[in-house]
Amino acid sequence: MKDRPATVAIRLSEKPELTVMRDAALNAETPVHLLDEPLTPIRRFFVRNNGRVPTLDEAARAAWTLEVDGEVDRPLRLTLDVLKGRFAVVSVAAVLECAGNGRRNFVPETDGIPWDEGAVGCARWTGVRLADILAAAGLRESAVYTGHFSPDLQPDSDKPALSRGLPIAKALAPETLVAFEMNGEPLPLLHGAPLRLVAPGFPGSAWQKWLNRIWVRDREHDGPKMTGFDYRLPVRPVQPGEKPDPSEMRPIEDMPVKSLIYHPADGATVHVGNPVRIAGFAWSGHIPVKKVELSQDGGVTWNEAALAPAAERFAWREFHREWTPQSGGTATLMARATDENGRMQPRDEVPWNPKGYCNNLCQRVQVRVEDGG
Ligand SMILES: Nc1nc2c(c(=O)[nH]1)N[C@H]1C(S)=C(S)[C@@H](COP(=O)(O)O)O[C@H]1N2
Ligand SMILES: [Mo]
Repeated sequence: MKDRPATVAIRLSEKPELTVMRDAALNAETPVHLLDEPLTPIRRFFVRNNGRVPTLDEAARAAWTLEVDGEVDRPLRLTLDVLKGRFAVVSVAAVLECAGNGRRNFVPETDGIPWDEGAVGCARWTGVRLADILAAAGLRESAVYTGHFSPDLQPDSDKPALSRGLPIAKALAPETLVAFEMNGEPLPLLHGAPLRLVAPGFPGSAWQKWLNRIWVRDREHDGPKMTGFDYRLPVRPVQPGEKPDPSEMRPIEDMPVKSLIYHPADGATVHVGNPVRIAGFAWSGHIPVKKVELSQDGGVTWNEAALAPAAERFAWREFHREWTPQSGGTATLMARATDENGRMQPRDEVPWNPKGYCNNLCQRVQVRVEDGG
């Protein structure tokens, strides 16, 4: 069945504060100033779909099974009860960010949803380790990649919307889960109930929702949205607007270091002489965040912000610094995170790529500074 606009509206009434994107599928992002908690509440968490959200009633969810086949000695078909009973249940707090987050900052503009900065959130995910499932199935030497499958179909055809996979090392990493809870609640349908993949550090596209089959493969997976230019970056710098040969594209396997300022909000008014707490979150893929700096003058001068300890490796870390505006006018606030390898968010320009992925340009927050307070 096709999603009519009314269905979309009903589904998003669960998330009234989100900004809905114009797209054939249901896509909505969080206004950045609402990303003000260490764990993003479900009602504020962005939603990204390449196709139609499947209709799954209680019975369909209860009858759900996860199949594991391909390069394994013992193919499996696991019910939810068996999955939850047979493997250790663990939880991971981790950032989920769409690879296209920030896309609207690319010049020239690229294909794809022009996300602002809010296709990101941090949640606590509970489930079982993919490594444990694969061990039960008995991985063969030939296993090099996983392929993940779900029932969701493209907006205007009956072809699968997306089938992505993971290199076997990431599939076996302790942080990679098959999850059934989000922030301590049963995983909501919009976020992939009853089962979704959690692949911290990888782009959101690798976090397959409505997971019902894992095909262990002897080569890189080639399902819908795995090949060509989808969720891939060029291996060499390309000119803005240039379309490289597809053979020069590689899957995104690590998200760049990034930060957001949630307070003050863009467009807010502050007052000369009154201290303002500038606050936000910083995160990265597999290379930890080292520091965050703040600027109140559009990136001319920078000061280090206080950065909360890394409670969990893949969770975002809150930062803050007090600023007392000295003169009236407009101020441009910026945050700039740096990772342990010294890679820093760019102030002016992010290397362009054909589909507008991994834009970690420093966010700009404009505030009005008024005299007196
Ligand atoms: N089955 C399925 N899983 C999917 C997608 C999809 O279209 N279908 N979109 C992916 C993309 S591109 C992103 S960014 C995340 C978004 O997860 P969320 O909707 O829970 O925020 O789901 C991923 N998993
Ligand atoms: Mo995404």
